[in-house]
Amino acid sequence: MRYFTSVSDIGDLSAALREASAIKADRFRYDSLGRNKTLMMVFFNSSLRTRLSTQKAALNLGMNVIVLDVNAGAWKLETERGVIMDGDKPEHLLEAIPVMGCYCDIIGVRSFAGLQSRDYDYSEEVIGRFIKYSGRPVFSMEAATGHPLQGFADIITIEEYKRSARPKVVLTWAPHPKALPQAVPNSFAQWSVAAGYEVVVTHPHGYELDERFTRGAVIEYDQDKAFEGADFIYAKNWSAYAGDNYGKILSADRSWTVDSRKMALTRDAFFMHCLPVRRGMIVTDEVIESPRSIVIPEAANREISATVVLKRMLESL
Ligand code: AN0
Ligand code: CP
Repeated sequence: MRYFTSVSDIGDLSAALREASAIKADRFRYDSLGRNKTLMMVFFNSSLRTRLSTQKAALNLGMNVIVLDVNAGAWKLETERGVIMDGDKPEHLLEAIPVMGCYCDIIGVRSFAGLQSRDYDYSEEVIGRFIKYSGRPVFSMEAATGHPLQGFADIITIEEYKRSARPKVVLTWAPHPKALPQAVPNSFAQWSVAAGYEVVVTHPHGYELDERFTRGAVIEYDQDKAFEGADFIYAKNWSAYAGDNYGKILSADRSWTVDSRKMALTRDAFFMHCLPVRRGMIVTDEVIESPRSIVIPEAANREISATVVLKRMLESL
């Protein structure tokens, strides 16, 4: 595997899930595969889980790791072409990327949507340039429109906890004080449909996601109705995708916060969230602390999804 930016890069999902469970049973099995190979992780945005779990995955495989926080100590990078660089950015991404490629074998990139222009964000310009100019295999650590390492970990988690062959999985919008990208819900919808689950997406009017990611899921505007009979509740905030409202917060309606009353409508569903999560906005303390909350095992599986992806990339070098 040379690139990992979407569910389509993983190929046969059942095979990937089998590989994930074998790796989870023996995560150091390939500890010499990455000998003398270097992973470079490039962060344009903050991270806790992705930073730690991907680094741990690389160590499982015997790799060396370099982490670059672009906004902490590196030169500020210009990303646009055709500009006169007389401002505060001393270096252009088009030199920085091939230079980074000189020092490593595989590159992971975190670059969130700017939420200013839908066309720009959905063109995946930044990770696309890493693919084009680094000369290295590249994987997403959450790019503008997707978070595939999270989507993969979420499916691994659902496979571990599901009580029926085809569980009902509900992705619910919940309120948040800051505008957030659609990357996580896009990937969750796409990976859970690909896994063959019954997928329902619920959100207030105006929060419709790009159909390319939700195709195969049912959209239900009544959150209570969506929760009925659910086996998994996956909460997440996102900003508007549609039209002129792109990147905007259209609702702060706290009646969408996931609480015990709503969880009682489900089939004793498990609660999931990619984290970081704001309590009192997305979910109540009671629900996230309940025995049905699987947010920690879900985060733990980030190490597993990253180990599978890095292993496959090392095998393709
Ligand atoms: C980010 C997001 O919503 O995309 C990262 C989640 C993994 N969340 C925040 O910025 C709070
Ligand atoms: N879930 C996730 O990607 O978390 P971080 O933003 O902390 O990496």
